[in-house]
Amino acid sequence: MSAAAPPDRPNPPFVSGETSRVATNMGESSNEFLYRPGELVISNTDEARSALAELVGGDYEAVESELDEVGLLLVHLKADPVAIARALRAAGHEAQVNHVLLADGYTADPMRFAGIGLTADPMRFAAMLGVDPMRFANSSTARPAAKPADVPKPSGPGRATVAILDTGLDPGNRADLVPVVDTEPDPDSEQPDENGDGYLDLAAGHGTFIAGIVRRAAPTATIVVDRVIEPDGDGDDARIAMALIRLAGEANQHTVVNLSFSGYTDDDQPLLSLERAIARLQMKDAVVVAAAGNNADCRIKWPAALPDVIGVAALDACDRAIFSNYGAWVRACAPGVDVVSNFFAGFDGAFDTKPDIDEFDGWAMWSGTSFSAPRVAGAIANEMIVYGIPARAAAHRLVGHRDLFRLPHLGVVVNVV
Ligand SMILES: [Ca+2]
Ligand SMILES: [Ca+2]
Repeated sequence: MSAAAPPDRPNPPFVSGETSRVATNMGESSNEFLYRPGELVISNTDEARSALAELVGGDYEAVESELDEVGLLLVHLKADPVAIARALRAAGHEAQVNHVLLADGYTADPMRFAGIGLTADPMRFAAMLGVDPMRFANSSTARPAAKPADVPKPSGPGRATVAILDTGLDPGNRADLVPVVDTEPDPDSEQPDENGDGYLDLAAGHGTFIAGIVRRAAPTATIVVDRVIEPDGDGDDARIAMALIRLAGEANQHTVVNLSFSGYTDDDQPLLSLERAIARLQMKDAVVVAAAGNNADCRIKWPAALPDVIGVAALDACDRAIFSNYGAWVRACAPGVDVVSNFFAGFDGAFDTKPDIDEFDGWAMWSGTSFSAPRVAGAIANEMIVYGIPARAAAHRLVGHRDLFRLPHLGVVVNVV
């Protein structure tokens, strides 16, 4: 069997270098993490600022932001932020690099972790087509799917708002997923190919897909979207925290927040900015749900492992999905393999295979803990609506209660549509 060769892909997006917005300390293999070059988050105190000034000779620039509300400061500097953060911590100050967090959908491909055949998998298509699998390694792993059956709309006395901080929302799906009248151009919208290379961007459609999962799990919940993740799937601790601090201003006991991205940190410390921003949301009685990540590993991952955040692993048909992270820090698990949900309509990317793996008509199939987390967020929201209870009480019923069934290292099984 043969197929026309797709055009060459550009360089992988996550390369370390002077112009990249993502750097990695791959040299320390057991302590690998990603971060924004030239950025640092420190405690916004006189002591920490003077310690920084002493270390870098005053060669830094403070960025005014919402982080001030939680006692932190984002700074730009020329010096190596990893070394400076470690030096500040050694001197007793709170400081971290601005850790990069990745949206999990595009790494959801089980074939990147094992050689057995699962679906939703570009490598499988490559094998079928007799083409080099590496051609597919840097493409989105979302694949076209047929429209799933409609779900019934339960009613009840309660209300719930699910906030989805992700890649944004496809304008073509807005009327169905977030049915509000917007008069302003929407800054939180996403497009399939924002870098214009003809291919679906790595994480394009991630937020739309998640909104569809929440909509099906909680058909009468209010959904709000905030774009904090780039089309290639990267976001960072400081800027996502800024968005959460803004959200905390409006959050209350009816708010559930879905965070389908994750990252490792230097020395596995809790994320500095996100921990404080999420604590602020929790003080308003909101519930925060986060994806555990797709590394097939038990290394502690953030923000899923932050205090009182519901970290969610992915289930296959009967056990942990092969790609899913796991561990004592994971509190719940939900289906995350070959999930079908909303996607771009009328997009046909540059792959020209048969079947055409990037010709979408409103629906996609995708895998990842990114898509398990919104099942849990949506289930909590639906429980709030049906029983008229606040978010914390619903989370306790579904995930917290000690009598619930738990799988080792995966937590409570949440498997309600
Ligand atoms: Ca693209
Ligand atoms: Ca195509």
